[in-house]
Amino acid sequence: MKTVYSCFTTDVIHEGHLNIINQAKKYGRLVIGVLSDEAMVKFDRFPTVSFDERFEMIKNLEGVDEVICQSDIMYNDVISKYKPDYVIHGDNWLSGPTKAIRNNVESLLSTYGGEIIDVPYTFNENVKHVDDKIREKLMMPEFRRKRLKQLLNIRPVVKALEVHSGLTGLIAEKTVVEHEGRLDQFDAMWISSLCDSTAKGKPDIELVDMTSRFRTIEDVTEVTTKPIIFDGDTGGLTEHFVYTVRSLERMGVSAVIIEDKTGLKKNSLFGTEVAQTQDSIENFSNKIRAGKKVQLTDDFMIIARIESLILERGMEDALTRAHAFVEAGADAIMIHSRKKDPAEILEFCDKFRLDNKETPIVVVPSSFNTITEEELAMHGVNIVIYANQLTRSAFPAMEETAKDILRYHRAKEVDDRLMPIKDIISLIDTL
Ligand code: SPV
Ligand code: MG
Repeated sequence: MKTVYSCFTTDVIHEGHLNIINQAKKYGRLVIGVLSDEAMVKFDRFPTVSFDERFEMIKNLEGVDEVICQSDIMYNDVISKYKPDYVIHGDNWLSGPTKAIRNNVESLLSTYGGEIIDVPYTFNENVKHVDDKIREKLMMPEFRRKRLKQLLNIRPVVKALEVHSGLTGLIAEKTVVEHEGRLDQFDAMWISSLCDSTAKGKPDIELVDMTSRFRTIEDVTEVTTKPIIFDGDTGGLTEHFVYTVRSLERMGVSAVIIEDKTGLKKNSLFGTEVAQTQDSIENFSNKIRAGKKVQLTDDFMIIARIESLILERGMEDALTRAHAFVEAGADAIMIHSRKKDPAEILEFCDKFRLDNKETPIVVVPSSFNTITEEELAMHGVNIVIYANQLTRSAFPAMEETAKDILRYHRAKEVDDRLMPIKDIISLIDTL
């Protein structure tokens, strides 16, 4: 009896899956691998039902002889263990980033003469409907909000990308890349005060008010499913911050980061070149406490951002504050630096971890950008935020286009570097 293997990454069984099972049965005994949560998040989207439920659902399907856990999107472990004669999959993996998975399977099977069976992918209204329903569930505030905490448990390091509009949200949501045979995507989105303000042509000084910032959140949540970390600047007056916490929680935001500055806040990347005042430990701790007290769910996180290194107050001050803010109830600590060398960030992380192994650490490697996520994770970092790179890449490109149209008095010269209209249309989902 030959063995046929297929990997299922779904929360709901539709006719496309049943078709795969029917086809597979013609070739032999069918083993199905259920992709683990961690692998699913990395490759596809967040599961809406638990691994155990997915496992049970597939075990109960007629025609399935054995169900196993596949813990990586690449097939090395399952193929070396089960040596299937055939691997069966929808033919949608013949193109796009998932082709890397097919290539991986092809090379593993070729070592012993196994074969791939590509089944025509089932595209129809029913399948689209099931897919849309899963996405809609993931978008709902109660599901989205808790996802950051869930990700912290299953990802070695959570990667967030800056977004400031529906369009940039879609880029964070949909970009999947294949590199050196691995697939990757962003886990979360960062709504930066710098980029939200810049998109409105305003300085990053808490001038863009919360009503407008909330509108940006709504624009993003309407078209995406990934969790949101909101840049709450200083949090404002404690009496105002408590209302912000409630609003963010209600909108399905997963976390707010507030920085320990007071008065007229300026962007941290100015450092000591502009006058900026650090808040007292006592006052900022009270603000954290007040925020934690009013939040309604366990899902929401208040993250304390420490500006001691930015304001050149020293490592000891940063560490004292970190421990005090955790004591006041902060769910995570963000440490910031504007040095190119990551040394002071790593020193902070190592020293903080001596006394605190649990509280997540967040970093924003805009200046210290040579260090990789993996190296940061080795020093205890849990969340890495790419805080402004989308804005900084789009702005010069748009400026250059504007200049060239002025130079040549027509748009032909810029056409080669423009995204085709049809690609824009395919990025945008329609109901
Ligand atoms: C932001 O993106 O607005 C931030 C990070 O607060 S930084 O600009 O580095 O201060
Ligand atoms: Mg900011």
